[in-house]
Amino acid sequence: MGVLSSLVTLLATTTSSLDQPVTNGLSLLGTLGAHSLPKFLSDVRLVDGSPWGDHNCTNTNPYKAAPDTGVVRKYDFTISRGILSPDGYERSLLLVNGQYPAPTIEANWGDTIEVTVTNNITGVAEGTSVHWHGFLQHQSQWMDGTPGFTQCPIAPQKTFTYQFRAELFGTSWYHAHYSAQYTDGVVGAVVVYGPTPKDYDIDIGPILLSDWYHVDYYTTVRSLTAARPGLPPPQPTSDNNLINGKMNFDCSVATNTSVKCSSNAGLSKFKFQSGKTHRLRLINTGADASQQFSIDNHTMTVIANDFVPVQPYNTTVVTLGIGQRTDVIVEADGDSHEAYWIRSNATCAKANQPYALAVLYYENADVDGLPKSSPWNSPSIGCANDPLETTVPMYAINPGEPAETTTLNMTVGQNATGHWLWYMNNSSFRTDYNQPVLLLAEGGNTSYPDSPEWNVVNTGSASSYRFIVNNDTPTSHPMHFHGHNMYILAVGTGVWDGTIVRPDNPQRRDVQNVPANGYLVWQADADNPGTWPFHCHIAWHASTGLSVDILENPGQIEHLAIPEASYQLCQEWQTFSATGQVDQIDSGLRL
Ligand SMILES: *[C@@H]1O[C@H](CO)[C@@H](O)[C@H](O)[C@H]1NC(C)=O
Ligand SMILES: *[C@@H]1O[C@H](CO)[C@@H](O)[C@H](O)[C@H]1NC(C)=O
Ligand SMILES: *[C@@H]1O[C@H](CO)[C@@H](O)[C@H](O)[C@H]1NC(C)=O
Ligand SMILES: *[C@@H]1O[C@H](CO)[C@@H](O)[C@H](O)[C@H]1NC(C)=O
Ligand SMILES: *[C@@H]1O[C@H](CO)[C@@H](O)[C@H](O)[C@H]1NC(C)=O
Ligand SMILES: *[C@@H]1O[C@H](CO)[C@@H](O)[C@H](O)[C@H]1NC(C)=O
Ligand SMILES: *[C@@H]1O[C@H](CO)[C@@H](O)[C@H](O)[C@H]1NC(C)=O
Ligand SMILES: *[C@@H]1O[C@H](CO)[C@@H](O)[C@H](O)[C@H]1NC(C)=O
Ligand SMILES: *[C@@H]1O[C@H](CO)[C@@H](O)[C@H](O)[C@H]1NC(C)=O
Ligand SMILES: *[C@@H]1O[C@H](CO)[C@@H](O)[C@H](O)[C@H]1NC(C)=O
Ligand SMILES: *[C@@H]1O[C@H](CO)[C@@H](O)[C@H](O)[C@H]1NC(C)=O
Ligand SMILES: [Cu+2]
Repeated sequence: MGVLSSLVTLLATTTSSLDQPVTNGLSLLGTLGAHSLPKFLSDVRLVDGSPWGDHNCTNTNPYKAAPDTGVVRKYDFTISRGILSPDGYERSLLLVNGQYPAPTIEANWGDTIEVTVTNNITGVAEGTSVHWHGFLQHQSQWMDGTPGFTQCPIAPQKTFTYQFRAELFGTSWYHAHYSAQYTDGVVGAVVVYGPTPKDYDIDIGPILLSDWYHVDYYTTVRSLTAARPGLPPPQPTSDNNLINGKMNFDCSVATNTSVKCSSNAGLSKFKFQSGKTHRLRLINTGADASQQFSIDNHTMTVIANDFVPVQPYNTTVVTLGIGQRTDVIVEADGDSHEAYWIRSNATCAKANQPYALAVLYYENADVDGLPKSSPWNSPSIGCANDPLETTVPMYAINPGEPAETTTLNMTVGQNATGHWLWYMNNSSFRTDYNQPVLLLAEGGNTSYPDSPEWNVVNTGSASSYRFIVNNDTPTSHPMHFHGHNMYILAVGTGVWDGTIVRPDNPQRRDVQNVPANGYLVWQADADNPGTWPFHCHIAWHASTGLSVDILENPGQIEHLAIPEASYQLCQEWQTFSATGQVDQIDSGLRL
């Protein structure tokens, strides 16, 4: 469907849209009723006017000296099946507390976040687990939410309480990490209030960007993992692109005409106040596509990439690979009676309708009207993140030479039975839900001769490690590392020539795009003994093997105080899996 026809659909139907409970359940995101966020949660004792005292972006190394407020922020999540029509096309989703997008978690820098997760997935019962993207999990390595790595899945009708500290601040998200479950709706924002590289007046809050499918994840992954002898690789195609869980859909192009469908679901709406500066927290929560985000007639000032505050720079387009976040400040310098289009274009993936729209209303604009604004005339910038030269962390760290350097080659191919798989160093990842590597390592076992497909890379007692990742595939990949921020030393096409961008203060982040037929060179400090996935955040690629398990400092894992609850989870999972209901259709890893 072309942009024009989708715009016509919008124009024809804007006055009446579906009710919020029909599109998004109990979530208020994307409505004018969504409240703006505070500068911090003020229900605590302040020191020097803030909950985190005099710590700021330039005087504190957050990896070593994050504040500890002692405050615990508690949340209760129940994951259940539900039926919604986010874009007007009805489908079954997995919902957290009846909401899509899932509830936003808020905390101050240095607080502890505690989330009790109950698995209420019924009908076809499934395991689950929740990953807190970008959180370091120092001293809570078993709380990362990755089945087969740090825990057994939470069995149906069972509960697990996650507890971890907000050592970093800014914008992130959480999502199910069991198979491709998150693409069915288990995605929510996390806002950690902290210092900012540049002041602003109003915090608009999280803006989740996501390609969207009209079929459930299980159906997609089933076809993805089927044998296709002699056939090209399967490429799932998204049906729409959503902003905070909303977009319209042209029902006349629906492939299944017996599904309930309305072409007037309604768009996300945001408010600007003339003359004020607004903070937007952009997050790509999608399955396959990169996002190119822009606001007609407005320039954006980038202040953070992932959980890393950067020296502010201006742009008209923000590119986000899956899992990436970018915080921007936007000055409301438009006309107070106008409305403007917010756009997010899904790129680098197959899409039937890649153009997401939302509406930005100034204070005197008619909130029933639609904008007439035109997009920036921006050149296509492919799938690449902003140049490393542009992204300068506020807190400078020189990583120095690594204690250890390893090459890792990414390839794609068909095995002897015609299954298309992604490989890391010639081995396609597959986990064992029943044997989390962290728990084996706590018991002193770090050798798995019968399980090469666990792709464990043991960095031993090295104090730091560097990976030269060669992407020998014709596709770019958003590569995510758990438990750390990566120092991003070099990115490009072809083969690395040994040059490092700004060795005294390289860009740091937790997801970085590696170009097609290119390289990504990254380094990490081995300050976090544990088992950490380094994987592609494209759900379909992780499902079919694009991951390794970096086993860091196993000697120290033996001394971690992993609580009894983690072992209890495995007993419950053992009991459930013994009933034969577990249908592991893929690598098991999913973000
Ligand atoms: C951070 O705090 C230090 C004092 O500890 C001060 O010198 C510096 O200007 C502050 N930086 C910012 C960006 O506020
Ligand atoms: C559990 O899921 C079922 C079916 O979706 C739903 O009816 C029930 O309300 C859910 N329970 C809770 C506590 O959310
Ligand atoms: C079309 O949707 C209906 C109603 O949800 C469903 O019963 C049917 O199986 C679907 N058909 C196909 C081909 O997916
Ligand atoms: C938006 O920018 C375009 C191109 O610069 C300009 O022609 C137009 O007047 C602007 N619109 C508003 C409402 O500011
Ligand atoms: C960045 O954009 C802001 C707001 O539009 C503007 O005030 C500022 O001058 C720009 N900075 C640069 C370096 O262009
Ligand atoms: C997004 O797509 C629209 C519609 O095709 C196009 O006009 C616009 O330039 C695109 N924006 C970016 C940033 O590529
Ligand atoms: C890994 O990739 C690099 C760059 O493409 C290539 O030179 C090298 O031979 C590959 N190594 C293996 C073992 O395939
Ligand atoms: C190919 O990969 C699939 C999926 O992992 C697996 O089930 C199948 O056994 C593999 N075939 C061979 C010959 O190894
Ligand atoms: C990947 O293969 C290369 C070449 O054989 C080897 O040097 C490297 O150590 C391997 N990497 C890992 C993580 O095993
Ligand atoms: C990759 O694995 C296949 C099958 O196990 C083997 O034949 C091939 O030699 C391996 N290639 C490399 C570069 O290790
Ligand atoms: C370690 O665990 C693996 C996987 O369960 C098992 O195959 C192996 O025998 C264990 N090794 C020891 C020494 O227990
Ligand atoms: Cu990928």
